[in-house]
Amino acid sequence: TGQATINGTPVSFRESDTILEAARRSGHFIPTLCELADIDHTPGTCRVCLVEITRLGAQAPVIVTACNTPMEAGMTVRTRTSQVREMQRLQVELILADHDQDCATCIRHGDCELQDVAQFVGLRQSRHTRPDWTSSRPRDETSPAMIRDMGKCIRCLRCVEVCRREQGVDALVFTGTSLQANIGMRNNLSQGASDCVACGQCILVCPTGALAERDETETVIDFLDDPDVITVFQFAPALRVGFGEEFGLPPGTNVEGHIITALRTLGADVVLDTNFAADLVIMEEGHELLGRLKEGRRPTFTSCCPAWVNFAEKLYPDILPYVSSTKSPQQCFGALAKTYLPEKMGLDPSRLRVISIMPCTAKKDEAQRKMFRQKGVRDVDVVLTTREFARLLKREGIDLAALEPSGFDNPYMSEYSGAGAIFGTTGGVMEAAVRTMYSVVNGRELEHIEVEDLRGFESVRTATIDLGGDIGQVKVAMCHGLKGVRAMVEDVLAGRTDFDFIEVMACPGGCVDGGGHLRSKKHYQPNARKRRDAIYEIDRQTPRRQSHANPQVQRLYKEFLGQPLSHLAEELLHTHYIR
Ligand code: HC1
Ligand code: SF4
Repeated sequence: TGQATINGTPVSFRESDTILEAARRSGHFIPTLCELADIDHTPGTCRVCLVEITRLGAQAPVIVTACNTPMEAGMTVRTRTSQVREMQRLQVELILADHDQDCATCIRHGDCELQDVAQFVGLRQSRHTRPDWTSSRPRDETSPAMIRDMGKCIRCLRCVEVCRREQGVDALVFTGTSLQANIGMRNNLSQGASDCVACGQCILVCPTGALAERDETETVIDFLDDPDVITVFQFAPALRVGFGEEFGLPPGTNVEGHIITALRTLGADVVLDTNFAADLVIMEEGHELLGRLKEGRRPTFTSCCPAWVNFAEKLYPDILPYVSSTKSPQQCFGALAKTYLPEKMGLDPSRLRVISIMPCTAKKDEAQRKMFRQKGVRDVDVVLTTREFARLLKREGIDLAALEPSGFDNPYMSEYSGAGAIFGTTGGVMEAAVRTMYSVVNGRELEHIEVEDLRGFESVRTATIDLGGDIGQVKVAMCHGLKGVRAMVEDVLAGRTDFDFIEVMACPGGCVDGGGHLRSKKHYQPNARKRRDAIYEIDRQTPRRQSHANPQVQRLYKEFLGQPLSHLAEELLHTHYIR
């Protein structure tokens, strides 16, 4: 530790502190743009965090960037001299000169860190705009899930860092110099052709509108407006614990009832729950897994995360035979919504449109896959991310927080168990599967239903679970964040592991921190724990906590599917990933 002064106030600092860190800790604000402390990212490229320092014994002050200049004993730091303010303004003006300033139409309108910084530094006019510069950086619209609009990119490198360090995909690279500087996909590929798996984690850290989901709210409004269309909505397990934040509610507030009311207010015809389909997936995947264990085939990887499936297909196709054939809850839901639901409700299936709301960008990509169509018609017609759903409500003048919560009223595809609810967090699918597999093997319920060994935030967790009966002990692993997943896949392919069942979620934390969920300015996944705790609380509050105890799932098997892995179940709820 050492002593210095910031704006005339004595401060003590730690040996490793930069000026920015010491200033933050002592309550002195310095505007920043590229820096992101949560991922330890200080590339110093935006040069907005300028401060004036005078080192001990120095004759004259100098101007430096606070994010990457270390504190020194006896240093005098001043953050708001007229020269500092003038230089910060000039710096932001230069960034804006090289930025597409069509802010009113920008997807990030109102949630843009560049706009904030322009305000922080007191910029009142922008003297230079060079559309010819920004138009030399084109939009890449080749991904089915995302758009990269490079005219809005400020080269903060946060996306490169997240894709490389958090996800280990390393699809993004810095290219060119000076006016040609840009962020591109590796090997000069388009995003669609690149190694990008559409996880959307880079969108969560992008400070501007350069990275975003492919916006499909207009399609949903068309469906809602069309009197011939019957809209069927489903929403993801994690949506309800992360969505209230956008409307000023504390992180982790369960807004399930608000979402139901909001959808009805929008004019939705049928409001259902992906959690129901999560229970169904446990029935199918659990039985599939038990069959594979009896045959001695191991390991089996879960398949509900579409960015993981993309990752396997693009980077490790040899692992595909180990991926479960059970479709994801989103797709199982879609397949039943176009068959079982119309049969039960007496609806014309050709008039149905299934709309999902997911905290995920890759779900858009998943829903477009050819294997998830029946006679060429998509099982899920459109997927909105959490962010698009927020925009949709705002476009319709709906304040979620002011709504009276309501409940589901559909007797076919809305009820769920606690096991279905916990899908939304890392370890949840495994815990749900264990609850049901134990019951199938032993004919009685697991004594301690909350399997603590499976919970946690480490990127790879392992456990041994005794399933009893003719199965006995199974070795399981849970991986989240593709960096850990990559290591796991390489270990499996090299024969270095003996796991039976491996849960994979591409996004660190699982769906509660999905790449389509709400983002936070200046932070990466700040509400992960609160959202996750809320998911486990839903499990505790739900009267039935095992997927097989869900009465609507029981009814589905009795009246439609027969039993798990029946011919019809195979046809509607299973698929094959081909190398
Ligand atoms: Fe997920 Fe899933 S849990 S993938 O994380 O298996 O998006 O929430 O909907 O399909 O159920 C996401 C969440 C979601 C599916 C389920
Ligand atoms: Fe990388 Fe995921 Fe962004 Fe694709 S979506 S560039 S894989 S972080």
